[in-house]
Amino acid sequence: MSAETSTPLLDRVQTPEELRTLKDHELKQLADELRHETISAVSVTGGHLGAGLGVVELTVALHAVFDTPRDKVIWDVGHQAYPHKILTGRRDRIRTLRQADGLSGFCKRAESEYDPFGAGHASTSISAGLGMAVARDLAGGDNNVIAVIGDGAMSAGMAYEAMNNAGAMDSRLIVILNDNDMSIAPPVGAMSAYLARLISGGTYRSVRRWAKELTHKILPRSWQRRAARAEEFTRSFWTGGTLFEELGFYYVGPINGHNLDHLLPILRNVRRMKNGPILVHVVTQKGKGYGPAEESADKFHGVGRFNVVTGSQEKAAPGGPPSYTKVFAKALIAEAEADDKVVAITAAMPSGTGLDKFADAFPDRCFDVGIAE
Ligand SMILES: Cc1ncc(C[n+]2csc(CCOP(=O)(O)OP(=O)(O)O)c2C)c(N)n1
Repeated sequence: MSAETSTPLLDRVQTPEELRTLKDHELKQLADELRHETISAVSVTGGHLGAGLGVVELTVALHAVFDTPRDKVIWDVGHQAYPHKILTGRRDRIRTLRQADGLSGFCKRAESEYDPFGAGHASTSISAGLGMAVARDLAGGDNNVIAVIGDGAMSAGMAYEAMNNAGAMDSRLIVILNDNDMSIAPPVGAMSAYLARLISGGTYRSVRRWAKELTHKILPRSWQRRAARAEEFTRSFWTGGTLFEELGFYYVGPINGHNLDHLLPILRNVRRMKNGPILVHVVTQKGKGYGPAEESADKFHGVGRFNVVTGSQEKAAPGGPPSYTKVFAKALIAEAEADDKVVAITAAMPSGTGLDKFADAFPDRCFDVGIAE
């Protein structure tokens, strides 16, 4: 990849309103330019890279289809929101990410009206979205609320507490499950295996088929009931009834999250649905479109400054002090050698915490619990 690329469409688009004037084929070019701009910005600031690259098309599609900021898009954690920041009036400050007085590395309400919720901790987006959906209904509003949550973040209890309530309340809430089969490290736990089964189990349906089903959902209620009986039969025939459906969600997917020809029509139909919670299962690749990040998703989850052409990250100056992570790992390993009751637990961050080294030394005493610490 070259370091310099021209971005004629992105230069024209300062806000989502302007983005919404573009034709669908232009959105593809916009996504390419947005990807380049994200890589270029993070190469000089450091920060989260892989997750943002994986949602470039999804970010474009969400702003193209939904009426942001009136419609609320909530990014779980917020580490994947750099492309969203670039498209929502913050491109001129994107190279101040994570610097003093610069842009936050996560979503932040004080920073933009396009950030309805700020987090940093994972698995909060569905709860936040449900709260906003309930508030909307009490106020008689009609805006959409969309929570975008990763498969890693789906491993935490809070996500299920929220789905449990959303399903029971039949609340109009859209959840996009961004499934890249990665947390920071490869995902752990039964949920991850379940999602893989949903994808591999021959459940991919054509976009046309989904569009037809979703059209049924926006029929008047009385027509819906008739259509639903026929649809239930086909749905469980194809999917066997997903966990999400059991929780009261209408499940759509899996969908290729890098293909705007798939994302746009499906999201347009989802936008028109006026009842019940819906979960759109989108399949993406972490680091998409940047070779080094595709090859080492773990290493490119969070990066220091790096050379765009080679992908090599800046190393600490030789002879400097060791990192806290190294000191911590070494000290903990020494404790564990002296005391066999010492075990280690990590929240899906084995390398970031140095516990990968601990796991090498004590494989049976190190637990990656996913984002369920
Ligand atoms: C409660 C909590 N535990 C751990 C983390 C550290 N963390 C930040 S992002 C991330 C991985 C999230 O994975 P996923 O939801 O699949 O999103 P992806 O990065 O793959 O897009 C983790 C573990 C966190 N932010 N919050």
